[in-house]
Amino acid sequence: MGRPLTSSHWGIYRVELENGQPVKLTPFEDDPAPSPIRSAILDTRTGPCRIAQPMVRRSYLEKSVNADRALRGQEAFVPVSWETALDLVASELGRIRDDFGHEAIYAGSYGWASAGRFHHAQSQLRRFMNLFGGCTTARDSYSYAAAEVILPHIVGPMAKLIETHTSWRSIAEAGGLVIAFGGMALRNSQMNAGGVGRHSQSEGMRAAKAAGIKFINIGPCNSDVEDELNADWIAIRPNTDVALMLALAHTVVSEDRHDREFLAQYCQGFEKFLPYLMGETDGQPKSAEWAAHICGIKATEIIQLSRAMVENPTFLNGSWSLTRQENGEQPIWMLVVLACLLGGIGKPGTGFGLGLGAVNGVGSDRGYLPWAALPTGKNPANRFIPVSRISDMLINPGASFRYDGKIYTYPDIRLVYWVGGNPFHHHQDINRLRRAWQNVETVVVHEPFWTATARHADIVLPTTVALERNDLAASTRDDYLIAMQKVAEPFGEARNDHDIFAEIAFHLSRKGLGRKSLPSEFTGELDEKGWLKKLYEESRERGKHYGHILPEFEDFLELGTLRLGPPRKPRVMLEKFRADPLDAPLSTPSGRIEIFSAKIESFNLPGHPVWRAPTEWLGGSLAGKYPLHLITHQPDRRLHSQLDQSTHSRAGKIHAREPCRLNPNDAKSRNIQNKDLVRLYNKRGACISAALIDENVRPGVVMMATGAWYDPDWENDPDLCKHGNPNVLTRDHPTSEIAAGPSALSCLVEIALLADEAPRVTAHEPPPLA
Ligand SMILES: Nc1nc2c(c(=O)[nH]1)N[C@H]1C(S)=C(S)[C@@H](COP(=O)(O)OP(=O)(O)OC[C@H]3O[C@@H](n4cnc5c(=O)[nH]c(N)nc54)[C@H](O)[C@@H]3O)O[C@H]1N2
Ligand SMILES: Nc1nc2c(c(=O)[nH]1)N[C@H]1C(S)=C(S)[C@@H](COP(=O)(O)OP(=O)(O)OC[C@H]3O[C@@H](n4cnc5c(=O)[nH]c(N)nc54)[C@H](O)[C@@H]3O)O[C@H]1N2
Ligand SMILES: [Mo]
Repeated sequence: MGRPLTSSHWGIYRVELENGQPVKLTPFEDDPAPSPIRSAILDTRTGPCRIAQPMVRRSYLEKSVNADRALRGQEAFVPVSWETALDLVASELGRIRDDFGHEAIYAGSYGWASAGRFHHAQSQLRRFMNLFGGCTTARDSYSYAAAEVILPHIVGPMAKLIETHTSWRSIAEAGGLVIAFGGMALRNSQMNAGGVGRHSQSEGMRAAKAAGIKFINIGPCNSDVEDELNADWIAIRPNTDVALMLALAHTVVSEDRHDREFLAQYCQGFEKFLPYLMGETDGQPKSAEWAAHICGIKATEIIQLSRAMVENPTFLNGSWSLTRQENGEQPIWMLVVLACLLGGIGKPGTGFGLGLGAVNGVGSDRGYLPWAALPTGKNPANRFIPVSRISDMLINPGASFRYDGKIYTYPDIRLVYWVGGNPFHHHQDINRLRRAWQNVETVVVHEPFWTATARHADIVLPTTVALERNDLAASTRDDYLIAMQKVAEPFGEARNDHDIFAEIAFHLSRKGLGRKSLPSEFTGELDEKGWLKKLYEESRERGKHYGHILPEFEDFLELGTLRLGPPRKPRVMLEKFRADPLDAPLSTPSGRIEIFSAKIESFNLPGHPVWRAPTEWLGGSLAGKYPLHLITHQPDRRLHSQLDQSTHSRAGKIHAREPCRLNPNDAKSRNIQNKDLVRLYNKRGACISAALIDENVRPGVVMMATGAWYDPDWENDPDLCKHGNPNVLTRDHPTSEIAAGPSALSCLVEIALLADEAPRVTAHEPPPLA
């Protein structure tokens, strides 16, 4: 057995110990491209941002639910004993349930939490809430809700498509041209939900390049594709990809180069889409000239691209970012339709892709792996919202909303319970969220760190970090299974989420607010090791069906790591359907790819993909006032907001602010020099940032990473974030009534040199303790 192992969403590491203390993490020996975010893990394990003790907001401790809710986020906290805190949480859960019902508890609790199958925070919360009697939960993701909801109507469930995603090996062997809508930024491939044994994305891309594959990056930023790939850049206006795809389709059809056989055999409804494409239904042919004005691309360039697409085996990759915009369902639908016209779906190296580069696993040959997860049971309350509708729900209890063809109502939420996520970083229009949050009587948060969400809670329960617990790490798209080892004692009085919920179950049952058996039902009468063994044994059993023979549990612990053998052949999405559409039909109503969907039409919406201009974009009227399109992309130096307090993340700041990047022309016309402090603003709010002048950014676009810890200027202007969290600017609007997903990337802003003296950044200072 080697040195102990730990795992994170960005990599596996060996831990070096000195006098029983972890002193250094070294990259996993099999990883050819380890992520430098490694250093943040040890750097932040101790320090002022760690929460050492249970905490209660000062006025909440005094006045309970009568405390001034507007003080959340700025008030001092009082350290209390675990006994006091757990008793308080149990009493509140019981009271809210008795007075308002289980649906009044919102525990959608979105977030990435940490790697590790057992100590996965959301799973622990779900298991607890379901046994307690249920709660309102959330559906779909912030990552690609629009795709998750539209794809089952068109081709099949997104998760299933990603399980069999066409791999780089297949593209290298049989492809020719990769067209990347939204690029394939390598910074994002540092991650895999659950862990990464080998960072292989770059290898895959370079092997394809070496095999002669050509790359085209269609997006607002030229550096979204690795330099080595030598990609051509088509600097499209943000949010106009559907218009470009329609024009490409129009040109292919006009030149009679579409694959009629594929359309007839594998697709449904091309004839219903064609009149729209050719302009027979609305008088507007979706020609290259038409799209040129919308997309800011030359018509000749569009025509050339369409010819390159039919003359080469072409792979069309859609970045997940395409979904996070108003009408974000449409680019995904149109991507599939364009691939149908080319006829390559289900063949090696061609067809469409959903997120090569978005995380490490997409594009590998490793298919789905059967690792067991903590059993969570069913939610008896059976109430949900589409995940990003949280502010709407809190502001409009009882109001109706549309989702996937049905009408639902928002429950009346009285208590919010969050573990393993940071809505005060991740949600759009944070200023709106901050106000909506005041409609809730009690907020409970489990966190290792003083994030903005922890600071906006009434009761904060401090949790351990991965280095402080034993676990089993495995990602469904990675070759490795890792025995994560506890290498440090919990910081202060921090506890594991599992132990906290077990204690709350105990308090509930002791107070007569829950069944006698609730604690033992929750723990399953197993300790940490018992659970790890159970999850391992279940994985071992499932693995057999996939041909993986795993050793005994104790032997696995001794080994510390297992690597599954290499997959046999390159993966090709929808290969079986292609081989025999009758024998292996899709799960869509027609069993075929739905270019026209009667189901979507039954929602009173167009039954085929359409171009709809978003409310905020460079071609719209609001661009007169706010002339820059803000793209809030994933951060290079961290996972979302995680460990933003680390030296590694802070090294990316300029004057302690999260930088933004803009084109030299846009900087010049505003008299902005490189590294100047600037103010980004629109009608929803403002944040301070430092400008980086970058010719790789399309004119009219500003790029800013998400995840800087939200730091409102309470004294002067609470709608201003001093540190540079861009979600004070983004729009909190559903993609459409299909998925009601987040549309963060449809947002206009203006930038100006900062006129006043910059307020001090306080994001990484803990709140005052009373
Ligand atoms: N404007 C804009 N906003 C976006 C996006 C965008 O593109 N633009 N992207 C969106 C996307 S795709 C996503 S996925 C979301 C991500 O949003 P989140 O997943 O909410 O972001 P994280 O920063 O990963 O939050 C995880 C939190 O869990 C805590 N944590 C870690 N381990 C544990 C644990 O063991 N127990 C407990 N209790 N807590 C733990 C961490 O400290 C951290 O605060 O952001 C979304 N927001
Ligand atoms: N290092 C790091 N990696 C991560 C994460 C992280 O926090 N840190 N988060 C992970 C998560 S949860 C997710 S969901 C994935 C997200 O993966 P993606 O959604 O692919 O990532 P983003 O960085 O948001 O966006 C990628 C690029 O899309 C382009 N883009 C934006 N809008 C448009 C548009 O309208 N049209 C076109 N053509 N292009 C556009 C931008 O140039 C942007 O750089 O990343 C994952 N990987
Ligand atoms: Mo995501």
